[in-house]
Amino acid sequence: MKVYQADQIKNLALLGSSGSGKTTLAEAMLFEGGVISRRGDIENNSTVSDYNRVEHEYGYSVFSSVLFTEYQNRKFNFIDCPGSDDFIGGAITSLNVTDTALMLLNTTQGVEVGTENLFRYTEEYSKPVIFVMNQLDHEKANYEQTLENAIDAFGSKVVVVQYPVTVGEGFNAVIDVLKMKMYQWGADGGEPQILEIPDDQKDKANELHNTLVEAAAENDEPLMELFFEEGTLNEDQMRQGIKKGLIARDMFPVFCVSAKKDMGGRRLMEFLGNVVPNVSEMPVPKTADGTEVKCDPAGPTSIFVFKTSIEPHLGEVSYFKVQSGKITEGMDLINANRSAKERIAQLYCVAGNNRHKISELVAGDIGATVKLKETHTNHTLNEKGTEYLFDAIHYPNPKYRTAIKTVNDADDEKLGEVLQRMHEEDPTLSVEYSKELKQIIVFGQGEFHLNTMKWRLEHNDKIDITFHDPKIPYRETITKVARADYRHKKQSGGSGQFGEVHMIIEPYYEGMETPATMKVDGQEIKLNIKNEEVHDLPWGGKLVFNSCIVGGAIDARFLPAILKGIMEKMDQGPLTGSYARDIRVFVYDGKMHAVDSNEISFKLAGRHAFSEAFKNAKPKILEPIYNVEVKVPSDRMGDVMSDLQGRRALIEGMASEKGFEVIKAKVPLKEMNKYSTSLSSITGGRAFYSMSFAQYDKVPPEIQVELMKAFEEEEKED
Ligand SMILES: Nc1nc2c(ncn2[C@@H]2O[C@H](COP(=O)(O)OP(=O)(O)OP(=O)(O)O)[C@@H](O)[C@H]2O)c(=O)[nH]1
Ligand SMILES: [Mg+2]
Repeated sequence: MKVYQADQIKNLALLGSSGSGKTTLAEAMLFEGGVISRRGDIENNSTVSDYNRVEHEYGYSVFSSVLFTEYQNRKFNFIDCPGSDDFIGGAITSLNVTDTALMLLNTTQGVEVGTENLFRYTEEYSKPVIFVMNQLDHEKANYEQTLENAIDAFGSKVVVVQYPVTVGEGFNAVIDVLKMKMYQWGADGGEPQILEIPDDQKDKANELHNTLVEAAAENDEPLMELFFEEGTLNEDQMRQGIKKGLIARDMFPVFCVSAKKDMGGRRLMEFLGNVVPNVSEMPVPKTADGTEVKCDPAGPTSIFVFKTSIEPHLGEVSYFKVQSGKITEGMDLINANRSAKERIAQLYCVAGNNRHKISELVAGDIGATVKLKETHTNHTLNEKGTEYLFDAIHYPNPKYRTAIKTVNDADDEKLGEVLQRMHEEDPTLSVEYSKELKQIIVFGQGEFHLNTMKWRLEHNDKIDITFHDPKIPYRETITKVARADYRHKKQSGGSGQFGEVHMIIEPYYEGMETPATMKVDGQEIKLNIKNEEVHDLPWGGKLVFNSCIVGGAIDARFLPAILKGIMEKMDQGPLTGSYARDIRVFVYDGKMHAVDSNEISFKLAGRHAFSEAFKNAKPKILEPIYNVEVKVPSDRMGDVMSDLQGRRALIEGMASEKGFEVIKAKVPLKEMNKYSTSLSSITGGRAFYSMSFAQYDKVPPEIQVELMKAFEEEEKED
């Protein structure tokens, strides 16, 4: 395979809503570039991009795939991303390592929710966008409507480069107003005939040509002057203007294809090759410490691993972008994240599951290698003496969580390993074993995301699992002062056990005063505080332990044992067995025995006294409350609000932002179960939300009763 230089390489993200035809278009362009000799399709599970079994099962892309093709002495690296919002991780990965996005529009649907969502990401990453109208051969195709939608949604920067002569079954030609030619295909697509524009299309073509020329001139002062002098621009000048417009996101050109019939791919590649920016024309990437790393083939070798996949018979494949220098087979590099040496034994250019060996890859290119020992996604590898370290790709927080359980306990260990591997392949999928909830919780972007995970576990790894509602990490606390005395006494044979503890407990809050006396059950008790210990609890909140023993009623050396006894009960609140928090304890009296008292006796006395006092102190269950921010299109605001109210939400604010209403609310975690699915169905997938932990609050009385009942049942079962 040929080695390409930076100015011959174009890195492109294939984006667009699910079903817009990205995978099919990639197949056509690989075929036209001669990288594959047969054009596969989705219906026969035969595309090079969707090669995973789960993708065949669902008929969708699930993973982003790295593909290359060659055309007119250019190399194109495409990353074909899944369109569904549940697999947004793929689009994010690709926007981090490509320079231009091809946004497919399904002309049978117009601009879709998914298109708008993805467009927003291209905005965030400041990437040029080219719109590709697809499915023009479909009987329901509507070019004009889709174009109108696009202008409505993305503004007048959407500029036509091509329009179809007819759409639907008869689609076989487009007018290209940059070239001012007609491209026409035979039934099999592929190479077009380049013809003069027919008379009946001339007026329309001229008008669109003038609009394009003006749009191209607008982005460059000298071009603008030239345009005023000459009244037009030549093709080269237009290309120059369009390139500037693309980079500045001042222009979103529109192209036409039928991916399925292989029409338009060649002309599109010609344009991509000649006009879209290459890496060195885009802003210079920076390392984590702000060092600029120019795309320079003569610079020190540095590569960034952006994706890992585990392939049958091959093991781990690491996909990387060459940020600087050249990488050659047999090279030794240092992993900057692990300070470990890695040998690059083989180098590949990848087209889905086809790998083509290559001896060298130059700055700006994308490739893959296998069998790295310690390198994972997001790692930087450098040649010796270079210390670049690139920031990890940042993925959105999970939106969906569920508990999973293996059907056969024997699979537990394997499940852990497989889930770890899946996380490596798809960072938006993560797993956590909660010791507190005694559940394995998996986190993802939505229900569909986790369903495909389940399918893969069952079919690829032969691990049967079931989904369960994740438990809620409740807490318990007290709401009033209570007192308890407890005597632990045991007389058996020789030495016995004896310990007696008197204690008062009360609700603790930040900044409360320390009293000198306390009134409990009508009795005034004097507190001689000797020592106060504030313990931050690992599960949040505090336990404040005061020793106020006078006259040596209990020896100081037994106090740690009393605290230990209390801590054992803090682990397991009396209402639901949840962790307790925010309690202040005063041990103010007790008794001991000269011979029989020991640590164990006081630990037990402390524990029982605390347990009794806890029950008398009006205990309450606390639940986790989350800050939830929902971005919703104005017309769905009412529905989303009433749904939130049904979830016991406390609305804290509303604001308008770029065509969206932003609702800020505090919502109990218990009510947020499957929220992403409901929000999506209420708004047709047009809303977004994020959530983060805020605080613990008391649950309403009826929920407390419900939870206590459930706990009792559970205890009985155990
Ligand atoms: N008629 C027609 N059908 C097409 C065309 N392009 C794609 N399709 C069909 O549309 C469906 C979806 O195509 P894909 O290539 O899987 O779409 P995608 O954008 O990769 O979809 P996701 O992977 O789910 O994001 C398949 O059934 C294709 O055969 C086209 O140009 N014309
Ligand atoms: Mg696809």
